[in-house]
Amino acid sequence: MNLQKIIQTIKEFDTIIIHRHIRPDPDALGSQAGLKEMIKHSFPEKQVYVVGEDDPSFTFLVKMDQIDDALYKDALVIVCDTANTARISDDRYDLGKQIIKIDHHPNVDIYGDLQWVDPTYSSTSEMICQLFTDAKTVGFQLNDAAARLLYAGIVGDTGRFLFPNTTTRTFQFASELVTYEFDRPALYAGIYNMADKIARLSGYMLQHFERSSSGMSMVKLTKEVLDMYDIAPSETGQLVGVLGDIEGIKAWALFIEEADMIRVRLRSKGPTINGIASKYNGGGHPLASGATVYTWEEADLLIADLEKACIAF
Ligand SMILES: [Mn+2]
Repeated sequence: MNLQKIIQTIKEFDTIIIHRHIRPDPDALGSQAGLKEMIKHSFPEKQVYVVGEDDPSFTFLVKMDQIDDALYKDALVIVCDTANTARISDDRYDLGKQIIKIDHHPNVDIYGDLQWVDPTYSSTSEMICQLFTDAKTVGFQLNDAAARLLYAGIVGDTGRFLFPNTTTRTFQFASELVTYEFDRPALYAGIYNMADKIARLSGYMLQHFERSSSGMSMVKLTKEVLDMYDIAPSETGQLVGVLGDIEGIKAWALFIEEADMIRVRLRSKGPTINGIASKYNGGGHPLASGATVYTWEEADLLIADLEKACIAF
């Protein structure tokens, strides 16, 4: 494992630019900005930046820095929570002197000069907590801002400590993080409160989902449905878990029709689904993945594969 080497490298550089994946979730942002806050707090003389597109639903958590290309010249680039280079937000990531990859997705695309990739962690934010623990003796310190961001990331990727990726280690780090001062109810509200129209669309999903006797379930949000609720495809991120509490469902797919493709969000309570995701232009974790199909016929092929996985499980 490269963790000690990574800690040393962070100490050596004066300029550090931290990236994460496109269409960020709380873990991408929490690990990215939590690491920034921790480094800034521990080593105030260092210049540390976070880059990538701002997502309006998460600007309450953190806002990105706007930086000049020239800053990359002598910089260390750290990429958090991003399995492959195609998904890195802000393609200037390769302008730096060195690249470090820190991620908990299966290591398919091995990029960077140093990698620390470990799918046994619930989240990349949990990995940053581990990094902090291992780096305490060489001057790393946490503060309230960093703790809030890392906690948000862990909460996001574990579904509020619900998913099986939640371990004793996750709870240990979470209990350490809540010793810092931040507003937990406000954080939960920011992540989970939904607009009326999103709540109503979740009602549509509960009325119209289909399921098979194998435990496979799916629901299609066509353009017509999205228009009916006045919802853009990008606003559906909160809805993937809606089918998760229905008795007997083992794995489910949420199809969201966009202008030129159909986005697929896949979740499972047992059957491995990232193989199916990679067959359909995607990837991810064994129990949480994403894919893309281009026609409803192709969507039906994916549904058939998901059905097979549920039968085999
Ligand atoms: Mn993650």
